This record gives sequence, structure tokens and C-alpha cells, in this order.
Amino acid sequence: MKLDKDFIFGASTNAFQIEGARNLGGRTDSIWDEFTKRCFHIPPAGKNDREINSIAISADFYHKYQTDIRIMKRLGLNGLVYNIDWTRIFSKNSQEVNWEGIKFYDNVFATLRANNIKPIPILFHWDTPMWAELQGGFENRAILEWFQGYVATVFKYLGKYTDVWFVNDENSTFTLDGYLSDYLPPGKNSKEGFARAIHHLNLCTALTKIEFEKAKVAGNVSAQALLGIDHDWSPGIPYRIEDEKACQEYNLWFKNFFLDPNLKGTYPPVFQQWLAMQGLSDIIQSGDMELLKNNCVDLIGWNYYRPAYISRDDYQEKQGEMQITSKTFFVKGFKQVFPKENVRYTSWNWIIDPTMLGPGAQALWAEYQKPLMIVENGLGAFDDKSGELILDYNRAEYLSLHFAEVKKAIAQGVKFIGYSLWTYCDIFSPSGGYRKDYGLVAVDFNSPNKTRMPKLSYVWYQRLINSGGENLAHDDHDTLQQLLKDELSTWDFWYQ
Ligand code: BGP
Repeated sequence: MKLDKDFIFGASTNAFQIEGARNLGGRTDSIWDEFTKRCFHIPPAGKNDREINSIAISADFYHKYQTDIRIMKRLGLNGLVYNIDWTRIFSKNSQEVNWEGIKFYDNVFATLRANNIKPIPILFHWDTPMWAELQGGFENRAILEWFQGYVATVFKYLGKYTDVWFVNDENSTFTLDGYLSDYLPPGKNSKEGFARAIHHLNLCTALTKIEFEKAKVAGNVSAQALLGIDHDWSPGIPYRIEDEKACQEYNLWFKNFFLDPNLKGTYPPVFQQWLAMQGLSDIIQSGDMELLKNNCVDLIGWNYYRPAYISRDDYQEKQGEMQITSKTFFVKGFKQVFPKENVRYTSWNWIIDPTMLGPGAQALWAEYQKPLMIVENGLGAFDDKSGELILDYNRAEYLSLHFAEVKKAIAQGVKFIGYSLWTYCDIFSPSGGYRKDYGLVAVDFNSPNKTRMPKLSYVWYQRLINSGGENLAHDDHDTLQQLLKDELSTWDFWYQ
């Protein structure tokens, strides 16, 4: 089955995880700079405990983007999903544009276009500016005006570079882990904070759609451009037959609650009921639902890493059957369990199971009838970088099996416009720091030059792209090794 000639073969990454230069170019701190400084933690080497490390330099994309774009061109990418750092555009307040920030992204996007790589910006990837957070951030309804001014400015100066945009990355992770817990910044541990943040994010998305359509009329964005939201729904699998109902409730929260507001303009009743129970119904003000209803987005970005086994019980008495402790949520109807038997896991206990990508894609397509794009899919692992060749066969296998599911879904009628994997090169991981490798390209974080070197998965993806998505082979190790040696034979300073 041949893919559409415009199919996007991409890679995705994120400003605060790759860029560095955190206080250069006029930029000031976001909540991620504050968090990584305050919570700095380096566990013993080789452990999959959470590392929280400095993002002051990271992979230094800020200074190495021309090298990286040369590598991306050599790799064969025709798309790069890249989060624009809000704090680099508005560094002090919601009014004063940091022109050095605009110039930086103008340089990056112009260089990408010059190399036939479509920039695919994400406007917000969890990086609230500290000046905003100190005034309440997404709990403060004033963020609507600040966010609208930010996106209007980006569309005005950078809109010409591309016709595929996403507003947010994983509203779910940002609000569940940043507001309902303290795992991610701003670390509020507050049900009210969660409710305000998710509702205000949804309203920000609707206001972004308004600015997007205005930018089309002004000629700053192409009339055919698409605006999407990017979500990380992990399709639920009932752990036992009797867990079917719990699994349906899980999917109602983790699919519909996070997607319906900006794809249909509605909230599932379970949220309205939950709000009422918390005495928080006034968070939704008059006019809000009309704003959502009248400004839905055009595209679904989907971060698929894994499915989720769901049960009505947490199986506390049967933890021996589980890989790790069961996970409970802010609603009581379901728990996430991690069966030991017949389930593959990564070193960080993320389930490896591509088979739910297809059914999940079918469900999204059937329910929303909007084009889809895989925006993140990747394997976080301890890569062995000790030898001359970095042979991440496991990552090539993981990506191949998941890409095959995308092709199957397309053959069954699902409209995928592209596949973008996580991630281009090794960067800072929110759950694994610099020890959790996802990149097709290794980064030597100990070298001042932050030297780049291709892994085996890089030549696997290069070959897949060159074949137009036909050659998914990942177990022809000798051939792949030779391809990597050939690549390295001309990998001079220009690519390092
Ligand atoms: C997604 C984020 C990415 C990336 C990925 C892997 O939720 O959008 O930024 O970090 O998860 O997560 P981790 O690095 O914690 O394994």
C-alpha cells in the first residue's frame, strides 16, 4: 500500500528539552527552568529512577540547529514537530515581544524550509513563562488574553512557514501531573487548580483557532492550513472481563474529556458532574461553551506510546501478579494495572504493545472524522553508547512495529497525514533526565560540542523514508549495521 506523496515522515522534539540557551537571546525562566533548578536530583548511575537535571544547555539546539537540520535533511525528514518556547517570545510580560526570540525561530523555520522540511510548531508544550506563573498561570483566567496575544504574534511573524500547527502538547499530562499532582511543574496538587487549568487551556485553544482564522484572512497563514491539538490517549484494555465497564469510564475521561472540548465543543457529562461535586461549576462561565463550540480545531495529533490495562480493582492483594504498583486516579471508577504475564515493558516499565494503535486510530477516526497525525511514538531506553556503533535494535523494532500499525489503519480508511516519532536526538526526559534515551541520533552531553552521532535506528528510519514507507524491515541486522558504517564514513564535523 503506497502512502500519499505528501505523507509527513517526521520527528518531534520540544524546546525546553532540546534547546538550552535558557537565559540567552533575551529569554527568561519558564516553570521548567524553575522546577529543574529547585528539584535537581541525580540518582545512582544506571538506575531508572527519575533524574531531574539542568536544562541550561541540554542538546544546545539553540546553537546547533544548522547542524541538526543538515542531519535531518540527510535522514530524509520532510517534517519537524517543534515546540515554540512561549518564554522566548514573551520573556517579561504579556505585552513586550522579545524580538531575538522571534528571530531565532524565524532562522530555524527558514532553514528547515530551505531543506524541504516542514516546520510543524506546537505553540504550548507545558512551558508556562514564570512571569505568568507568578500571576497564577493557567489557574488565572487572565491567561486567556496573554495566550491569545502570544499566538497572534507567532502567526503574524512565523505563520508563513507552514500549514500544519498544533496548539498544545498533552493537556492531559500537563494538568494531571502538574496540577492534580506535583510530579511535573507547577506541581499544585489541587483539584480546583486542575479544573481551572484544563478549562482555561481548552478556552486558549478556541481563542487560538480564532487568531488562526484571522491570520488566514490577513494572509499570514495559508488558507489551507490546519490547526490541531495533540493528545496522548493510551487506549484502555480491560484487565479482566469484569473490568469492561471500568475501561469504558477510563476511555470517557482519557479520550473524550481531553478531546471533545476542542473537537466537538462539549464536555462529557462525567466532567460536569465531577465539577458540581467539587463545588467548582462556576469555573465554566457564560459564553465559554459557545466559544468552544464555535472554534473547534481541524486535526488530531496523537502521542501513542502504549496502551493501558484498566481494572475496577487495584489488585493490592495481588501485586505479585503486577510488574509495578497499580495506579489510582482522581475518579474512583477505574485503576491502571500493570500485568506481569504476557506483557512487554521498557526499562521504565512502559508497556510495549503496538497492537492497540490500530483500534485506537479507528476509534478516533470514527468518533471525530478529522485527520490524524502520530506526533509522538518512541522507545525510552538505556542505550549502550560504549562501542563504535550504537546498535539500538530494540528501538528500530519498536518503531517498525508501530509504523506498521499506522499503515494498516490507513489501509482500513483512517486518514493519517503523517507519522512523527519521538525523538530526533537524545534530550532531557521529564521522567528519565539524560539517562532515558529516545533519539535516533546520540548526543554526547559531556562534550562541549554536544557531538551528534547516528544510531542504528537512524539508518532504519532513513531507509524506511527512502522506500516511501515500504521497507519496514528491522531484523536484517548485518545490513543495517553496514548502512550505519557507510553513514559514519562521511559523518564529518559538518554533522557533529
Ligand atoms: C510525552 C512528552 C514528551 C516526551 C515524552 C516521553 O508526554 O510530550 O515531551 O517527554 O512524553 O516522556 P519521558 O521523556 O518522560 O519518557
